[in-house]
Amino acid sequence: MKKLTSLLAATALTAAAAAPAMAEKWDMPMAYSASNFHSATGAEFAKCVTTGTGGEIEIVTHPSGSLFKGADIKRAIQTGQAPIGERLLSGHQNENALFGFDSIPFLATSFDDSAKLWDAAKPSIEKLLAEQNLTLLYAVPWPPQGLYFKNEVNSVADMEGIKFRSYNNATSRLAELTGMLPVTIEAAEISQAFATGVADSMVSSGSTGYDRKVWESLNYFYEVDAWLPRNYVMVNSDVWAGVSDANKNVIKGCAELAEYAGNWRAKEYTGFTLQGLRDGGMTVGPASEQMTNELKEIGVTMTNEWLEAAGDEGKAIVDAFNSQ
Ligand code: PCA
Repeated sequence: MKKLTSLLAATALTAAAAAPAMAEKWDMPMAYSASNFHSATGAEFAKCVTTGTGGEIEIVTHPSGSLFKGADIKRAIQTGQAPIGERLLSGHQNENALFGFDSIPFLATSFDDSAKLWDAAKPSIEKLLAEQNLTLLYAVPWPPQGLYFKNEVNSVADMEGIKFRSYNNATSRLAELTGMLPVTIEAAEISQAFATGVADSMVSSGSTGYDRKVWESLNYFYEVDAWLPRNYVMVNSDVWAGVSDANKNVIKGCAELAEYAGNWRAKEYTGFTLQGLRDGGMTVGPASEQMTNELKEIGVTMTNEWLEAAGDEGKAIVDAFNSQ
């Protein structure tokens, strides 16, 4: 009997080794429009994995929140409803303040500083995600965040009572501190929100304004360069554990390439999209000195609030960033 069992086991092993690996299809939900550079980067990443694994893992991207809306993507992956996906990292700030490290006004305002801040924060973020059954694959920043308005604004006083579209806790808090009225809306839905007057302002990149053609409703973009938030691609850790070493190497290589290409695109896209806003008829330029100074003061308040909420680990991130 023992002999038979080991013979059977040996046969099963041989069969497993000889059988061609089962092809898997991974649906990849993404929140932003197909034309956005993050989605283009994700589509290339998907192609790279599909080709590199010889079709053993085929990744199919679903942009525009068509499979899961932005706010639902992380949960869908944690619970195995989707194996892989992309989300705005700071969208999880309501779960843990650490996730908001990249949305602290005026801490890291250039691509170079944003990369340094990411280096400082990455180990903490990877650990947090791992505790939630998620494995980080790559992350790419958005271009610098500026302020969009329907009417001209030259000071924080001018913002009083304006309806403001927010995309995470930090942007809602910015609205509160400037006397505006925050309403959280996914990027995929902002064109309609502006057209119907649900909101008349937001903080975002030139890229999102361009993608959503906001010049149809808004007239001013102030280049405040407040911060550069990040999107990241995560995979369910159980799914990841089941991937062969060879395919893991392919996926990691494709992720590295995607991160590089995404960073490059973000930089290229900054000037291109600001020109696109101008061509659409918007006034694009720096904020007045008064408005800039007032926003910087609010930035100090928000930095202190974040440091308090994020505790020692948050302080360690900011210290590591400042000492670079
Ligand atoms: N665009 C995204 C997040 C940051 C950005 O530039 C948005 O507005 O939702």
